[in-house]
Amino acid sequence: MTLNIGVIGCGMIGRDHARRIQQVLAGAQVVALSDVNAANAESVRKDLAPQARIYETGEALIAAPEVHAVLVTSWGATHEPYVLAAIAAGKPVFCEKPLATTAAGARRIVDAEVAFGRRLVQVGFMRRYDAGYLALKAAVEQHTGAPILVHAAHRNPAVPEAYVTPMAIHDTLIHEIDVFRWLLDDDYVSARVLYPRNSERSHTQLRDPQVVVLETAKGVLIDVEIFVNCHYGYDIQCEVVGEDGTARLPEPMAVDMRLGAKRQSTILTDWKDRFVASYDVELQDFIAAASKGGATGPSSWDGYAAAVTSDACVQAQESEGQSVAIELPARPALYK
Ligand code: NAI
Ligand code: ISE
Repeated sequence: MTLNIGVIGCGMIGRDHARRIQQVLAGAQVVALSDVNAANAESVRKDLAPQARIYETGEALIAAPEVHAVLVTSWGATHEPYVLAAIAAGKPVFCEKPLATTAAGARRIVDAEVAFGRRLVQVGFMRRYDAGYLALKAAVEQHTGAPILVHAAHRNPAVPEAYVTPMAIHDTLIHEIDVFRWLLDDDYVSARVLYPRNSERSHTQLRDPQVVVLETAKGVLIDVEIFVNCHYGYDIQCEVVGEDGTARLPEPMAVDMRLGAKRQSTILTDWKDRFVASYDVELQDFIAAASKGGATGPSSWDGYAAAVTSDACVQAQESEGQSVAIELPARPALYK
């Protein structure tokens, strides 16, 4: 059976996911597209999915009988109503991060899915599918002994002018928030944010870089540097310090060159290249589960836990250096 997918939001990542469904992955095709900017949907249809029908609204796309499953790749603030509509229609839905821009919105999705009685939602936390993070998790579980500390960095070369301080949390840190819960099999209990002087490449509405310190229920302390104007490249670093040793996230493969009395290798500059393989694996996983009418991988509960943590981190940003408590209610049986 070929899974018929409808894509809502045909910008950068919507286009890229449509490309992988049409050209890279097996078992699915894009049959429907929708975007508030109709030109974006038309451009994806023309370049990648000539068979797709364009719908004026995301709601109409979700209701369309030929659509078996939905991809939500519109702006973050618009995810919640589309995911809720897909659940109401009983259709599997892959939602890019964030699941919702507030914890209350993510909770409404959890409650709707629990009421439906079966998992339908996969959240686009693709790092869980990255070969490097999977190898790091295996090393932590088998070799380093119980984790005590994590040192991490999330560096982007530059961001658009519209990117402001809280986005460092809900647009950028949200990947670390999810991947460290998964890596350590743990939950967060508190967050603090510290700022050095502002980078000269930043502006008055963006404190950059910043350091987020998260503490987990098992007592692990995690420091994450977020530096979105680092200039030199897109660089994701992570080192876990355990009782018996340390384990570090592998660098992306790069040729080691010796030229002009220097050793050098290329550093990537675009997040699309850094995680290209994991986007492929996460969507193939979605296609496999959605073809059976369900969902797998990062769940609504994971999206909710990330939203609760992001809300606390934004509060911590505003209370410069003070610790903010993070509390999750009991996990519903659907996600155990
Ligand atoms: P974008 O701005 O390039 O594309 C978003 C598209 O959604 C635009 O074409 C816009 O017109 C459309 N849109 C906005 N509101 C809509 C609505 N209500 N209904 C239908 N279409 C609507 O943004 P980008 O970078 O593609 O990001 C989209 C989402 O994907 C965001 O939530 C972002 O956080 C996430 N993302 C995830 C990444 C990852 O690494 N997993 C990487 C980049 C983005
Ligand atoms: C972007 O939206 C992403 O999701 C990228 O993975 C992340 O590295 C970047 O900081 C975000 O702006």
